[in-house]
Amino acid sequence: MEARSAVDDAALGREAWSVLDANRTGSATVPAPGLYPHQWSWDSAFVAIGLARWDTRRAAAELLSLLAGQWRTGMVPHIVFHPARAEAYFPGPSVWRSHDHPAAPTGVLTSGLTQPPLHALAVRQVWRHAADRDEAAALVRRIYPMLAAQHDYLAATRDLGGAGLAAIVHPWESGMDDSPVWDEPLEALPAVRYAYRREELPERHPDSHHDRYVWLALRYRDSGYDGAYLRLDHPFAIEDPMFNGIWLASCQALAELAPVAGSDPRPHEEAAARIRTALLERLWSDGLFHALDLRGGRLIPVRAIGGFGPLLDPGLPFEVAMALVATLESARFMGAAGYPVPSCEIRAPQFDRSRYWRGPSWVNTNWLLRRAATVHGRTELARQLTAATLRLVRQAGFRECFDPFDGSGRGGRDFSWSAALTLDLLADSAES
Ligand code: 9WN
Repeated sequence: MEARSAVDDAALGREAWSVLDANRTGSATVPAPGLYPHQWSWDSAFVAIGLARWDTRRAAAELLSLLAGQWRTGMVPHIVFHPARAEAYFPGPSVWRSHDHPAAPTGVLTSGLTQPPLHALAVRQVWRHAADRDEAAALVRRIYPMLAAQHDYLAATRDLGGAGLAAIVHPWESGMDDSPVWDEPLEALPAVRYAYRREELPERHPDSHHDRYVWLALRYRDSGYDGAYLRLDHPFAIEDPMFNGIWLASCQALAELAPVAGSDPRPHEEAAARIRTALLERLWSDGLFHALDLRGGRLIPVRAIGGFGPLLDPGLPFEVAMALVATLESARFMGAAGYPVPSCEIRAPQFDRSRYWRGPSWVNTNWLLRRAATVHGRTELARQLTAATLRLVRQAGFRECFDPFDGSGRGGRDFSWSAALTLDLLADSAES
């Protein structure tokens, strides 16, 4: 374990701010210097959540900068590129070619995929915490139509299974790229070798795996990012419980924001109810939600952190919520980890304590589960998650992820969401 002398809350908060300041480029925050030099979608939502209690304007600027990349279809891209560093990350704008697409914004280069739609939840955090109510209401009025368009896009174009859930069409869309959940559907894809350079990290999957990601992205791009192609031909289509659990929670957030923007909350409440029903009917099995592979026609058996996503929903039936908490606290996840929450079931053959999303604990998923525990009245669990997450960053710094057994840091350093969410957790632990 990398020893770092214990830092007190005030010093930890100051360190978090300096990471966020250093990673700020104009109005956006990059996830980590060097490794991820552009703006990522759910990263920015987490950054805005962390900023919400402290700096309304900066949180708003973060989200608006991302939404400047929104396509006319409503799709919010998973990366908005920083023009000066265009090819500093692979795949860059020359791979995605958003500028060739009629629905893409002009003057902003983006990827062609999306990421978990956490943004309405982030805006609600800003709305709830903002001291200046007029300023916050003006922000909600400005941003609400963009969020509504994002949700409409998911309902209209991504309901590939026809049951009310959104399908992801690439592992990058899950935000949990290397998760073993995608192994089987990826292995069914052709192994084409591409020439590219990306930073090699022991935490990352090998290039042989990455080639399939590239192949999949190029197929979708070459279809013209076409919705009909996704429905009929695209070989990767998965209903992921974390993506949909976040979408459901964001529908509930939109329902709260709608009246502020002079809109009707009911369509968002109805959407949330539809997603809940479909999650329960399609993805719930044996104490956890599972990803449904639409092409393979079956639930993916791997138990992973994404399976807890629907716990964000306060309306989840009581017995389902309690069964999920039991799985979370069992030796499959928290029960056998010194530092929660491992991103994959510890007993699974695919579990790997050091590779991205195959075992390490992450600050963002801990934050989401802490929130889920809170909405279900499990305050002791929430407190435990807050304390363990703060212990991780205190000991190892704002790393990208952490070894679930000894708490040592993995992946990038000075990682923005680890810093931003620490600010929120510190405030929370001070209140309790
Ligand atoms: C691909 C930026 C992103 C996060 C994802 C994380 C990782 C990218 C990568 O980094 O994904 O989008 O290069 O592996 O898995 O959650 O948004 O921090």
